[in-house]
Amino acid sequence: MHLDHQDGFPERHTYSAADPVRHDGTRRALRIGLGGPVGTGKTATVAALCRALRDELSIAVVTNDIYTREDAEFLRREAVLPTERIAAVETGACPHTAIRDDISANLEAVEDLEETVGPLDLILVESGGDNLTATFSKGLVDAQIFVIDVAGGDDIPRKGGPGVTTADLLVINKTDLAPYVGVDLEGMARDAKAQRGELPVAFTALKQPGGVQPVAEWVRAQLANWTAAQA
Ligand SMILES: Nc1nc2c(ncn2[C@@H]2O[C@H](COP(=O)(O)OP(=O)(O)O)[C@@H](O)[C@H]2O)c(=O)[nH]1
Ligand SMILES: [Mg+2]
Repeated sequence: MHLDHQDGFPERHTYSAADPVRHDGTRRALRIGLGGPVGTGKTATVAALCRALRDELSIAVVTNDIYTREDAEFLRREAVLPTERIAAVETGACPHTAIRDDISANLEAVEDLEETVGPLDLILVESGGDNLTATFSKGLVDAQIFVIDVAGGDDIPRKGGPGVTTADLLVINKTDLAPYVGVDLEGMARDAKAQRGELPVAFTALKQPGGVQPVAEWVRAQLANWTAAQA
């Protein structure tokens, strides 16, 4: 049992798929969630996506940290976007609660960004680092990326869990470390395919120039579908 569930399970709210239009009837931004265990490279992916896409898209970011605002501060320091486009939610408990069960703080952050710096094309919502079970509510995001890394061991894709098996994109990051940790990337790719079927998998080395390209391409494709669907 999770320690933070000692007082019973958190209150559950039901959220249906988020409305694709704003109050004024215009198309709202596509919302993409990034989840995955601590330290796999979620913030690094957000930073690299902002750098790769900020000249072509209007972007904002929401970060979720348990007790701090460190990820947002990191992104501001790195100047991946103007400060006012980066919002932080302090979740205070299990990070997955804030992205799945009671998404109100995140929804508010997303809507505030749309109002203050919008119109936006894309909002990236980074979950606080969690375990393999964390998934986003459909009421908060339109699509989700699950980030794991090779340093966590090559058995992670085989072990499955909802993040690995159902995320719209699985990112397997830090391929540069594979030789040092004795990880077989082809085996990881086979295991991921067995768990995910036709759902896509991107191998990345974010420290390398252009390392985020496969993820950026996927985001562009999501946005093209999103725009076409709302046209
Ligand atoms: N070697 C290597 N390190 C990486 C890569 N991507 C991220 N890191 C490092 O891994 C650590 C955790 O990354 P971070 O993005 O903060 O992980 P998060 O907890 O999932 O947000 C940081 O020190 C990053 O610089 C990568 O592709 N290769
Ligand atoms: Mg992070």
